[in-house]
Amino acid sequence: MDLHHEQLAQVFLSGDEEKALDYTYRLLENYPRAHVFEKVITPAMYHVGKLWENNAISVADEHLATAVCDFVLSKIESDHQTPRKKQHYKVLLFGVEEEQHYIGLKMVADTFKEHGWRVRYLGPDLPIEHSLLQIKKFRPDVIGISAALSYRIPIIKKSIEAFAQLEWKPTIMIGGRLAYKFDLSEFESSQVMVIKNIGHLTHWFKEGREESINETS
Ligand code: B12
Repeated sequence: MDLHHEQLAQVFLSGDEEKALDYTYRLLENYPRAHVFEKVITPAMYHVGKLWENNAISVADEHLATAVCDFVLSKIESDHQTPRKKQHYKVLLFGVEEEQHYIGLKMVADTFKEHGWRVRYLGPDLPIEHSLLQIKKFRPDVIGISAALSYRIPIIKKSIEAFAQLEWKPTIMIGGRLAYKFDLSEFESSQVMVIKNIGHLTHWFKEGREESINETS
């Protein structure tokens, strides 16, 4: 899969949505969705980030690549019929206040749907007090928060403290580039999980740990 991500990054940067979709659908014929998310699309966007950091592409190029990637993820999601019958667990997902990176969250939303969960996806940059209004209405079994940058650690800490007060004790999942790059194990507890990537998340589904949720919530 090594070359695929660089090729896909180039297709994203070309701005050709149809080509990007064809490319991704051809991969999906041979590999599971989670694998394509983690091993091709994520590294493709990381590659775009490297090119940007090295001034090999402009900010506008990077925005274009992100828009095409976003289009592909939305299309994959809308083309895929998720079985509706099983949806007994609920997850609510969002990016912490000021966090603009949301491509990873969209993949996570799709992965939960594929596993039969009801998903409420609130997008990026959501202050705690606003997220709490939705959380109290929706009463998710899992609250998943995403952050990319190291200076989000204080807001992650505050979020955990706020969500740990909820009386039904939802599982709190911390993910995003921050969780992948840094050691956040100090936050882990019986209620809080740090998830490094989609592979880690699918492993959690496979282990059947979702079944243990209601024991605490
Ligand atoms: C696209 C992009 C942007 C876009 C984001 C648009 C969007 N819609 O998301 C824009 C232009 C807004 C942006 C802005 C900035 N960015 Co930016 N951005 C990127 C880029 C190129 C790609 C991000 C991405 O889509 N990655 C792909 C996704 C799929 O990866 P992911 O988020 O890690 O998600 C995976 C896992 O972490 C996991 N996951 C994610 N969330 C969650 C949540 C849960 C619950 C779970 C379980 C799992 C999970 O699932 C995914 C599946 O694999 C990255 C490069 C990179 N290495 O990521 C830089 C990058 C992250 N950005 C960077 C920077 C510096 C910035 C800015 C500060 C730039 C600036 N000066 O303004 C701002 C900050 C904005 C803000 N306030 O948040 C740097 C960070 C460097 C650092 N040292 O921290 C990077 C690494 C680029 C670089 N190489 O320099 N950025």
